[in-house]
Amino acid sequence: DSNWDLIVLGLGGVGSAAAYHAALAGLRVLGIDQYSPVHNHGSSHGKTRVIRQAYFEHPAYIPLLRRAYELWESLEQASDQRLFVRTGLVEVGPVDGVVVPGVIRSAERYGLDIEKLLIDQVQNRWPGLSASSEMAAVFESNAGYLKVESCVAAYLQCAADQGAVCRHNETVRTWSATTEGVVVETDQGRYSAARLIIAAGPWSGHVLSGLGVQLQVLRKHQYWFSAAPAESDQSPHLPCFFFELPRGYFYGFPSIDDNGIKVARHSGGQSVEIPTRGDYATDAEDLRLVQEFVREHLPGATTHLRSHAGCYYTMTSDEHFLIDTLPEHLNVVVIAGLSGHGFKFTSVLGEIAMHLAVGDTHDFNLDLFRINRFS
Ligand code: PYC
Repeated sequence: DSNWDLIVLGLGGVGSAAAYHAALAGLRVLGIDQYSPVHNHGSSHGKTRVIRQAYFEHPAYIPLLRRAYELWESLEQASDQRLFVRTGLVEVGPVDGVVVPGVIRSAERYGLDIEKLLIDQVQNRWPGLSASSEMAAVFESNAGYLKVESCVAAYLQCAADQGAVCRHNETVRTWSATTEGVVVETDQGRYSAARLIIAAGPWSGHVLSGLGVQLQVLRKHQYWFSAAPAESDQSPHLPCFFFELPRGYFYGFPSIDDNGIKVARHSGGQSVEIPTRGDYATDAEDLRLVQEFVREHLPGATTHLRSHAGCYYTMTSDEHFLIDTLPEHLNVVVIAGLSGHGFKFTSVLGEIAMHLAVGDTHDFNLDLFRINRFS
């Protein structure tokens, strides 16, 4: 197979979006993934992902988020389904912490709509949330959650509708690039193309080994807990929530089905070399910390565990994304190291990956995300 314009390695959040945007732009696209479509072995599963715009991590993300919002809406239209549920998001933390001042700073800089709330106001409005009165809070109504598996499935379907060919259950063995093009060898064949997008999630470090990109893979946990019987009517009305506490960052989602409220720890995680397929093990200390969080901050929930899923964060050293072409190979684009806060961006990252791959101009300042910051 030698006549592809573009090969996309990895068909999770970023890769599925990249395959779609490239096919929509008229490229002949081959996507390759080692697992079945919309699998639960990487970083794009677990029903829900937070989406928000008043980004405490850095204001440089906000132009990307504005475009991401537009593209999620386009995908909802193209796939005729709701993917983004605007529950709003409450963020709680110290007045002089990282999250609340960061949200306020970004909102002021970009004129985003947020409400500053006292903890009493939070508790009156959402009796299912509780925090110490010394904490501060902000509410972003234009935030909520994405249905993570449905987003990936929708991009894969729309990519196929645009003519992209996606090969699943096929493992990449090697890839190489010259100025003439790229060659990818898998356990089933050899493919060549003019350009390559590497969107390999937690496998990226492995795919990029030898190129000086340092990525650390963390195994994380997502939990679902039953609502307290008296509160079960309320739990659907909870917003998404994110807490900055002395014990770290915790976050969660309202109940969206019979499994109850989803809660997880954004901090911590166990460092692993590479994801292990079918690693369903729980971590007693992580669960203990999350249950303690539930007891202290979610009066409408019990600590009765209904369900659990592992997943992976792929961390850069500064927790900002890696979005760049490889300096050695200008026809190879890498999007990696989303550091546990990337899924909401995958729509725009797919579009940017396509622009970078073909050498088009785009509207974003990507200085924060360059590969040379690691050298
Ligand atoms: O990106 O908003 C986010 C997030 C919350 C918890 C983990 N990631």
